[in-house]
Amino acid sequence: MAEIKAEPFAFPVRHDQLALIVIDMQRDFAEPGGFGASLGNDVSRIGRIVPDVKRLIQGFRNAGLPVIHTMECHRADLSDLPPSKRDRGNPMLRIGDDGPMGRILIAGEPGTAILPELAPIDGEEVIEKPGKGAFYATGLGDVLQRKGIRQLVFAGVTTEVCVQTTMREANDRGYECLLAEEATESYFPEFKAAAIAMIRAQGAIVGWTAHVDDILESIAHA
Ligand code: C5J
Repeated sequence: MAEIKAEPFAFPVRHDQLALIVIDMQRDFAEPGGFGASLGNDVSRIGRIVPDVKRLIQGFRNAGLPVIHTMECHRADLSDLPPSKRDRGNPMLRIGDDGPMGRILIAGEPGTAILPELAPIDGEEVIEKPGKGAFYATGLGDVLQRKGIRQLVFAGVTTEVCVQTTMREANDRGYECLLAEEATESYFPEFKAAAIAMIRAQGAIVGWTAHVDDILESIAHA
């Protein structure tokens, strides 16, 4: 069995069942004036992982392996936005409000788009999700089943919120999950470190973590 060098031990990879899932690499999380900034975050950290996410995406495309993108967003009429999510805390702008990049976190608005450098290409699945986890209220499970995917490499933001939530959802559904360390980021470096540690603790209780170079090296031989 082929393996990817990983922590806490080698990831037993089956290339014919492997996909990359890129979580929420949207302008709303990475640029001033978006959702992430409205919560008081310094969003500059997010842009720094774009080159590593890009080469991971390119590696999967070159190997002919599926790339799936997710976007956290809501319908224009807010019918899929629970009041508990909209009303939480004291942000400068709430979901659905008009911001400098259009309505915050609303499907189809400029700020909700995936960063242009990482834009999906024809044939790649894009999952719009109203929650933090990508399985909740979406067709992701059906997409993975149809494609015969049982192993997921994770990239995207933020490590401890949507990435970790989706990894936990996937792990409970029987998928083997591998997080690409340089291709994920948080607004809080200590939360990224803690999420990585808790994911791979206790014998990979949620999943594995690996370096982008080691993942690329493995799929180059897929
Ligand atoms: C957050 C996400 N952090 N994509 N969303 O609200 O992690």
